[in-house]
Amino acid sequence: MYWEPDKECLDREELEQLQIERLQSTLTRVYAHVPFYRKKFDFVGVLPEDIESLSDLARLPFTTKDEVRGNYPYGMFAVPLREVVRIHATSGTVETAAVVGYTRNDIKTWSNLAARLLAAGGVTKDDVVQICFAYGLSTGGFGLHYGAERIGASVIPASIGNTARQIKIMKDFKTTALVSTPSYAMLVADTIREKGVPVSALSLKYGLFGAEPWSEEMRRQIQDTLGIVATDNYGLSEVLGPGVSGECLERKGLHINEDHFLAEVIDPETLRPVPAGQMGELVITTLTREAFPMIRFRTRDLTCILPESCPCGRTGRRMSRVAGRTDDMLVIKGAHVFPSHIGALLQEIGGGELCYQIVIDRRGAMDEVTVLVEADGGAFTGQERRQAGLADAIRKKLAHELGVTVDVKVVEKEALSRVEGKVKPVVDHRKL
Ligand code: DLL
Repeated sequence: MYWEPDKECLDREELEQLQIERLQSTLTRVYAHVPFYRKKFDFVGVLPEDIESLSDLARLPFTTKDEVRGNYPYGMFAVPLREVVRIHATSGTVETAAVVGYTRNDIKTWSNLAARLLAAGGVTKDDVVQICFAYGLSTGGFGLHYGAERIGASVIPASIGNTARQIKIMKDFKTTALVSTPSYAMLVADTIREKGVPVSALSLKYGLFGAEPWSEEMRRQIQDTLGIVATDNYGLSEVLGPGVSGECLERKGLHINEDHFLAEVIDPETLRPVPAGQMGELVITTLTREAFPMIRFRTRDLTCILPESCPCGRTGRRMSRVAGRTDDMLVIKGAHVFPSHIGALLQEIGGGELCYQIVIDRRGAMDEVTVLVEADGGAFTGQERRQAGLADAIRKKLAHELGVTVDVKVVEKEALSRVEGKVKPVVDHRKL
C-alpha cells in the first residue's frame, strides 16, 4: 500500500531533477545560516552554486557525529529557535548528545515519511497501532505516533516497559500492528509463549520494527510466534528519526525516501563511493529539512544499495538491512552506548581504582554488554551483600547515565585475566 504514490513511484529522471533542485536550495540555506557549514565549504573552496549536478556533491566535505556533538546544543540549527516547534536528542549524556530541531514543516514531512513506512508495512486507517517506543527525547515514539495518526489508524501510545500490561492491552484493545524495536518484539513473543497465551487471542497482523540491528532469523521467530508480517524500518535522529527508509511487504530491503534524502555508500577507509551491491558506510544528505539540514552525514551504518528494482513498484532505491557499524558504537535496546563511555563512568565510580572489563557479545543480531568489576581492597571481598550492593550501585549509575540497563557482575579480586599485569578494558567477542 502506497502512502504518497506520486512521490514513491516517481520516474527516476523526475526524481533526480527534484533532488538537485532541493539540494541546491538546502546548500544555499546552510551556507547563509549555519556558520559551521559556511566555514567548511569555504575551506574546500566550494560555493553552493558550484554544485550543478548530483555528482558534484562529492566535492563537499563529510559531516561527522563528533562535529554535530561539538555544536551542542543549537550550533547547527538553520532557523531561529522561534521557528522550531520540537526538539529531540540522541541518547547518552546530555552534553554528548546530538540535539535536533524541527520546524512545523519538518514535523509535517516527518509524519508523512513515517506514514509511508507504516503503510508500506501494511498499516491502514482500519488498524489499531500500539507504539512501544519511549515518548521522550529519542525520536521513535513521537515520529511513529504522528505517522500512524496521519494514516488515520487508532493509535495506542503504550510506550515501553511492563510487558505483561502491554500484552493485556494488545489483547483487550485488539491491537493489529505492533511498532517497536525487534528486541522488544522478541520479548513480547517470549512472554506470550511462556504464559501460554494463544496467538488466536490476539488480533495482531503486522509488526514494524526498527532502531536497532536484527536478523532474518529473528524475523522468522517473531513472525512465527506472533503470527504477523514483520518489516524493518531505519532512521537516525541526526537526519530525521524513523522514516529514512523502510521495507514494503516484499521484505527484501528498505526503500529509501530519496525525494527527501540523498544516499551515498562509501568505503569507510578510502571514503570513495562503492558500486551498488557492495557493502559500505551510508552517507546521508537531507533535501527538505528546514531546522536541521545535514550535509553528507557519515552515519557509520554498514549497508549496500540493492541494484534490482522491487516488484512493489516503488522507484526509491533499496538499502540492505544494516549489517553493523564502522565505529564501536553499540545499539542496545535502541540506546547508543560507546564502551569508552562505560569505562569513563566506571572510573568515576571507583575513583580511578576499579578493575573492570567490559565484555561485548552478540546474541543473534543483538549486542549484549556485561560489565565485570573486581571487588577491591578487602572492603568487598567475601561479603556477598556488599558485593551485590556494589553491582547494584554500578548498574543504577550506568542505567541513569546510559539510558539502558547493562548486566553487571562483581568478581573476586584478581579474577580478571591480565596481560603483562593489565586487564584488557574491553573484550569484544563479536570481533573475535
Ligand atoms: O533509532 C530512529 C528510529 C526509531 C528508527 C524507531 C526506526 C524506528 P537513533 O536513536 O538516532 O534513531 O539511532 C540511530 O540506530 O544509526 C543505526 O545504527 C541504528 N538503527 C536504526 N534503525 C535501524 C535498523 C533511531 N532498522 C541508529 N536496523 C542508526 C539497524 C538501526 N540499525
